[in-house]
Amino acid sequence: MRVLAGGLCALLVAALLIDRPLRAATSCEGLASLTLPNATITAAQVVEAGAFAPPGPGGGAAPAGAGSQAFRALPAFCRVAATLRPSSDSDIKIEVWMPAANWNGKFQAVGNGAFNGAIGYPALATALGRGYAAASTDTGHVGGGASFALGHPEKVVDFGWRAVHEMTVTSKTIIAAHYEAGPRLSYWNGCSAGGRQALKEAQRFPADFNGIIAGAPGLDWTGRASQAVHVAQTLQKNEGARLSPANTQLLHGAVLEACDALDGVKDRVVDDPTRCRFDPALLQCKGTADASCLTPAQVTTARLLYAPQVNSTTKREVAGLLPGSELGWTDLGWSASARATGLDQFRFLVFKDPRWDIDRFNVATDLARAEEADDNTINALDPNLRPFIDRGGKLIQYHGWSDPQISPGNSVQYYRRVMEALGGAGKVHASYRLFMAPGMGHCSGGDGPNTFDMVSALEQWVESGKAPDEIIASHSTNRVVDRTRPLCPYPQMATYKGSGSTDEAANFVCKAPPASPASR
Ligand SMILES: [Ca+2]
Repeated sequence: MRVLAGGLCALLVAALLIDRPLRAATSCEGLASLTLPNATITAAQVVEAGAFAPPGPGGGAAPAGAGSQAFRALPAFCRVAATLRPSSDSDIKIEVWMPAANWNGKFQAVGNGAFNGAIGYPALATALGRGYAAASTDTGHVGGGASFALGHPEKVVDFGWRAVHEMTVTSKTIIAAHYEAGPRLSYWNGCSAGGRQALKEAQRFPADFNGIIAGAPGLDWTGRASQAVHVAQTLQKNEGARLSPANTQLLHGAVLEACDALDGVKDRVVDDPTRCRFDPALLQCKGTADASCLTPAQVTTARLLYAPQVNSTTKREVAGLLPGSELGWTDLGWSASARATGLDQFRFLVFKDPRWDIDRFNVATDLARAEEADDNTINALDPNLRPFIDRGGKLIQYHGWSDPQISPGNSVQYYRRVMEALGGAGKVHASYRLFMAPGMGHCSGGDGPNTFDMVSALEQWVESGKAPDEIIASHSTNRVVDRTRPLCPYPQMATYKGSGSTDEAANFVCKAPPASPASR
């Protein structure tokens, strides 16, 4: 009897081990009746090639034009929509798109922006176009603000990290049901809030992804909210201290004058703004104020925008914006999106008072208070990437040095904290690299080379073991490439070899910079 039981056990184990290849593929429509834990499939249908139209704000089809070219180029795919309820208050929408033919056997999850609240259709289309099965989530609420958080702590958890993790787990199950096996490799690709989601996954769910791209991560979500609100508060009550577009152009010109050539190439791009010692007081009017100078109040404003703040409790520095970012400043300081996200953070998540307004902000106490209230739910500050690295995970982080929305200082500080936590670059470089993009804005744009293919770089790293020693970036004007340049693993910098065009990447080499002065 015991022998028989043992034999049955062995059979059972064998059956479990070979479960995947034996699983029959479920047709796209058949996925509608798939039973999942805490999840309901709400739609499953084949979309014919070029037939996808994203839903508009009212639920009907979106007006033609919005990314329609990319959608028209899509191959046929199986479109699955599901609602996930990991808590009784959860209402997380996800979509999983699976190519009808030529699936590359891999999964790519795509990230969101700001407070999210919408499926990222263009990013889904890009991933599907590369042969991936792809997924996106609305992160558990509808719309771009944070009013959803009032009285809904579980929805805050969904937004902070749970929606993305649950989406990932459920998507893999759906993919495995549709094809004959689950994805052989899984990737994350996101920028801005999507970069924050990327790091959160690496920190909290090291088994979810083999490779992760974290672009311009809003990892210090509460610190950035504090900075944007602090500057807006100052400028809201003092119109004379605001900077016009002419003022920011003046500042940007002066920054280039002072620092463009420090990197050896005068190209209207400051390659390492942390080495740029620029004091806006240089521009202060000597006599009568006119367009060629700044008033003392405006000088103070510029200094405030560059200035880091320190969290009074943790003593951790919260980055200001860096020299080079001036053209992205607004009359109330940081970008409108940074300001709106910051206001919502304090209104709905810190003070839980819809009437709270920017004039009530107190930088001395509220910066620390915001971080404490978040309790590492949205913030992605944990430097312990050890479990992700130990599983063989690869992480590419990138950030534009001229980002006016999420300071590039966030990325540099996080990179340094990871090095300190894990024992230096030697322990980390085989798994985690940071690429700073000179002159690039928030996730794209700017005077520096700002177009590059991080997905290919990460695929090569994960699938062929070829670590990215440089990633070629290009800059275009009117859709014509006018400059290429390597992006280098931080702290290396693209260094001119001394001959040939400075607009050609081949004439640059990634090299450690000379000893740095004290960092900003
Ligand atoms: Ca330069």
